[in-house]
Amino acid sequence: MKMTRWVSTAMALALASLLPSANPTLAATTLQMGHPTASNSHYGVASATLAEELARRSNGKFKLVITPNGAEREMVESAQIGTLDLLVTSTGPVGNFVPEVAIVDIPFLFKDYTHARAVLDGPVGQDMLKLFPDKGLVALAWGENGFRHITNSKHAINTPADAKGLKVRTMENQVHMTAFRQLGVLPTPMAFTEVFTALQQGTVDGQENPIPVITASKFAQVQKYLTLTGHVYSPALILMSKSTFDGLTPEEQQMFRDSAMVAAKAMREKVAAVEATGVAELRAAGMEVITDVDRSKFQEALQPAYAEYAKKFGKENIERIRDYAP
Ligand code: EAX
Repeated sequence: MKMTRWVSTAMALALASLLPSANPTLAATTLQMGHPTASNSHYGVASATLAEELARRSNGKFKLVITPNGAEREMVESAQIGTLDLLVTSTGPVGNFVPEVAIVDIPFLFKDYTHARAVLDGPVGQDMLKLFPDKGLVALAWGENGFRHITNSKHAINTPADAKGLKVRTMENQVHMTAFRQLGVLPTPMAFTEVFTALQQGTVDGQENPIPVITASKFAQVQKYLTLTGHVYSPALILMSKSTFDGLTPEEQQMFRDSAMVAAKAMREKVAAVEATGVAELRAAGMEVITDVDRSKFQEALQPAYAEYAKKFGKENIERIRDYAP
């Protein structure tokens, strides 16, 4: 009896030593990661790159399970309560959690990609990342969604007046909604996961998104007209649940930050690659693309909204970003 117990204990110990969980250095930690679009999109590239970098740097300790096509606001909420470990999201819903960040969603704030990336990688952008831990989140790095353009199923939009009266899906973002109201558009906020069906069923006439989202989401199937308004730059963020982050060693935390930087770079490169080929692809898929857009007309039409933005964020804070030179 005594002997048997000893033998079974010894066997259990021997067996346990063979199992990875018995050795903390070998124990794999599986983390859940979400992103809003298809796996072959820039969000998918960011997520896959993060997974690869973490696996390599941790010798396989950290393993990410990546789930595409998640609703951004819900993913942020899940990360706050710790049921999701990591996510990539546009800033679309982020201002509802960290209000100061919504300043980056102001239309015509950034001149071009170089300007936007410099601001986000510079002191203004980096200071914003420090606001997240108070909200149960750690912002690991700025990623990129891209400059947004309007699509619709009704008619070509050449001037701001052409957009009047259209029902356009917007993100759940007050800054964007203010701008679209100003254009005379009926802004209809909804989660991105609902957009394809809403366009298909005609619940809304149009939507606006960067080229890499329009291609990855196959919107050419349900939208005829694309106007290259480039009305607003849409940043993305690689976020982590603070409770998951706090459970890591300082070395591991640094590993997550470094890996996220590599993922963000890959995301920007994917955006640039799709920007180079996406419009031709959308034309080939049957879209009529309006490239000859007088953006200054759209900017003018949005002027009154700027008073509201100045009140909300401070004129000098807006100018600091608009005039930023590294
Ligand atoms: O982040 O909601 C949106 O339109 C976003 O641009 C999209 O989900 C990618």
